[in-house]
Amino acid sequence: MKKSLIDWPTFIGALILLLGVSIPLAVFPEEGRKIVNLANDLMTKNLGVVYLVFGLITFGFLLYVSFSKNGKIKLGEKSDKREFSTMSWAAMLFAAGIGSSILYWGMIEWAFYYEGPPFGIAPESTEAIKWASSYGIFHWGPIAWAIYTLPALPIAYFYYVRKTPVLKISEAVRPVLGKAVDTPLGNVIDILFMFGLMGGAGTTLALGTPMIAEGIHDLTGLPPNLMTKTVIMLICTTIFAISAYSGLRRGIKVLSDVNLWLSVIVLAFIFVFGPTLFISETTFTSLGLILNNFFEMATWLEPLANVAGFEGTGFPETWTIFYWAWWVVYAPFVGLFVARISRGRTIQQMILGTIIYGTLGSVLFFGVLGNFGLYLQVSGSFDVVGFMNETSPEAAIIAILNQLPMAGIMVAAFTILAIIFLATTFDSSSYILAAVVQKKVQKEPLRWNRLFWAFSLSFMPLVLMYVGDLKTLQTASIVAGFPVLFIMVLLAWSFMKASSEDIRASKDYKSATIHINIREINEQRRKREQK
Ligand code: NM2
Repeated sequence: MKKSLIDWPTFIGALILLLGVSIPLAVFPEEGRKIVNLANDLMTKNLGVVYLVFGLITFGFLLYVSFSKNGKIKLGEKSDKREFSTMSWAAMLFAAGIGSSILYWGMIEWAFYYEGPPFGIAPESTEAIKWASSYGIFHWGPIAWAIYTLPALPIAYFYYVRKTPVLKISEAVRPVLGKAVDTPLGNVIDILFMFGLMGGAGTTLALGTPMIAEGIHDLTGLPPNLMTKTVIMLICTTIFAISAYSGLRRGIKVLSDVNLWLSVIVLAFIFVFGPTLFISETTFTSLGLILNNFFEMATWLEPLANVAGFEGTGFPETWTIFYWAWWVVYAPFVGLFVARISRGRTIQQMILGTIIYGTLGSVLFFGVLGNFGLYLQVSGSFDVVGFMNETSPEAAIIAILNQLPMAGIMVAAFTILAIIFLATTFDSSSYILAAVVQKKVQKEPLRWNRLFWAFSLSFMPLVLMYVGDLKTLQTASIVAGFPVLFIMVLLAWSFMKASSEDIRASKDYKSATIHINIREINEQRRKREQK
């Protein structure tokens, strides 16, 4: 009886694609790496402009929607209260959309920019320092969060306003694709999204695991080798599998709250016991720099780099384009998740809440973590960049933490936080992957299904780690994400089409908050069709 709930073609299709990519990569790692890197080069070089245009348009589109009529629509019935307090909502949203990578890049991204600055600026110069402390915030800022929010619009709309009990990407593009969604095209859309997400999650694990291993090494002396990393992956998987199994309210919400409070403690500690004034001033100055150069940063490509005789920095491909692609593969998942937790809010509140709280969170992490490291570097008290070049970025991250008072406790707190951050992204990913392979989601996706996708999420990174190729996976995820761009466009279109149609049919379209009564509208439509 329960089995009929599963959408088997999507379920099996996603599994086949997953195995179809990971097994050849595991069996022929050398060739696999070459092909993936080639594809990555082709994509970022030739399609970089597509990603940057997409990012900027998405940002503008969301601002437009939030202040348009469509933004006034309430997600749910007139009487529906907000399902979660704003605090829990923002914490869940941040914890779901952001994983341990914010600890990784928040700590060390500046060092890469310091050594390889944008705009042809001299490395390690004062000018480079300015950008080093700012570019990370930009890459985790409003455009990135807008990319995350876009898919939430149609999904939340269909779930709470049109009352379709399906948490699926394919369902959210029905207004545009119509009956084609019921053909294999619908399955392909869901499978591509699932594959992109599994790839994006692989990137997260590829960065997170060595960092956690380095933290554990520092605390216990255990070598950060393959064995330790395997155990770490298994422990993390168990944690997020339990959380996904316990469900949204008990598992995911509890872990997100812990995540929030532990983050606050770690950030507050570094802020207070680190260079408080430097952190505040540099973060504030960075905000001005970003605001002032927002469009330049959002559009910067290196057209001359493709012309003979001019040398490029490779910065746009390595960073901005890579980042937008990485946010894109996660976006439908975050959209599904944000949609699920946003009952009782208006579209405008959902959009502005995600962009503002999301960006604020990023500013805090990058401002505090990054500027602490930068301070050590520029004050001459610890040569982070030199240390990083001799060892690894993750070793440098732990070494930075070791400059704090009560370093042992801080490394422990940071490592635990990394594990929880990872878990809170992966439990919600498993939850959503499970939802997408079901025909219907009444309250929550089936438990065994959630558990199954929790383990599948770690399976591929685990196998590939043994082949020594998490890096390939990281690149593969970005390549796999390209089709997701098209899905994103369909999602935006679909939202506008459906919500505008319903507003036109609604009596209530003039109030400050629009309550769409879908039963009434459907009734009217039926009557009109009968006539
Ligand atoms: N994004 C936000 O690893 C993570 O933090 C998950 C990464 C897309 C750059 C998300």
